[in-house]
Amino acid sequence: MAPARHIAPVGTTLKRWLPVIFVGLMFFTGLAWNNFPEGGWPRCASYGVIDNPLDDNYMDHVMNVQLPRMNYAQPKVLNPVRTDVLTMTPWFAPIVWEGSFNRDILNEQYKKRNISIGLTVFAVKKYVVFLQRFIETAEKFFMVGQRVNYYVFTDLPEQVPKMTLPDGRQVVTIQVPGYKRWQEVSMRRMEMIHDASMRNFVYEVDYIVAVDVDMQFTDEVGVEILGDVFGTLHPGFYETERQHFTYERRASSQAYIPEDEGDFYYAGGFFGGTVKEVFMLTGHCHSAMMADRDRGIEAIWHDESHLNKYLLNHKPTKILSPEYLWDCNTRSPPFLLKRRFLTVSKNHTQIRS
Ligand code: UD2
Repeated sequence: MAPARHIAPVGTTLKRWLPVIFVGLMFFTGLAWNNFPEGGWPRCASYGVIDNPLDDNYMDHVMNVQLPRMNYAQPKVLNPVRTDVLTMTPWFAPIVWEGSFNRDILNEQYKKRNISIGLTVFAVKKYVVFLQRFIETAEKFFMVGQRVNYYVFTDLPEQVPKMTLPDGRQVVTIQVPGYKRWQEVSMRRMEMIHDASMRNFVYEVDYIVAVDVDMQFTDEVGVEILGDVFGTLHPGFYETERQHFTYERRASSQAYIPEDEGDFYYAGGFFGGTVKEVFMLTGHCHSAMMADRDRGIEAIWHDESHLNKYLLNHKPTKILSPEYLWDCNTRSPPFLLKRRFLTVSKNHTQIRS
């Protein structure tokens, strides 16, 4: 027979648990009090006892990014500003065209963020001749009012033009080898930008914009281009069907893209993003080029083929329209309201020899 269970009278149990109940009550009323400022309503964020997941100075941040009162045309939901061109990709990355953004709003936003931008440009061997015009026109049109470091990669540092630039803008010369083949010079840019991102850029700038040197700025290129990672629509392929893009079509290359894939054809001469994203992009492209080299293959359009493969698999967060890279020998179609960055005519054989 099971022994009879001793059931203590209610009064005895209560007496035994009284100290525990008391301490518990003290604890919870303390907690509650902390959550009720001046005995009022509970706050969303709790203070003191429970860790505040938000930054205590969040109100300062709110004030810091608050825009001043501004006067501008109201955006109209049923009246898109551009109906002649695609302004958004299927993955919700904006495509930047004249009219699709308000530079004043963007400038105000970025002014609060106090950013700095690194513009990388390679001027190796004979390509140093393009530097003067490149920097002069950039001073007129590129990120006016922002802090800019021109990172000039060259094998001829003594031939980098000496220019007096305003406060916050400077030329930083980085000495690099002068590879023999022009294709090698072009491709090695990925490796060198990758290395410099780790060594210098990450400590010095927020964004990297990587461009060709045989170019000139002919209209404003400002903060509207900035984003985590961006590419630029090549001026020769904006109307082309994907199977006719000049992607690398040999399956043995790391840059291979089959004919039924591809969003856009991006130009090798204008890409960028945050230092971190550019570090990853350039590192990935360089490794892919080295893997190709080990298998004795070089992609049809060199670094540009690898950039296209990368941006297919890692969708850019912003895309620049061909306004940002136009060929000086091509007539402007009606949808091209601006030509901001233009190729400079060059004699390919002469300059690459
Ligand atoms: C296209 C791309 C370029 C690259 C190349 C790959 C554009 C506007 N250009 O340019 O970015 O992807 O195809 O084939 O989309 N360079 C030197 N010294 C040299 C050779 C090259 O400094 O001896 C540098 C220079 O910055 C030049 C860049 O490499 O702008 C690319 O070379 P390119 O302009 O001769 O190549 P291109 O016009 O075929």
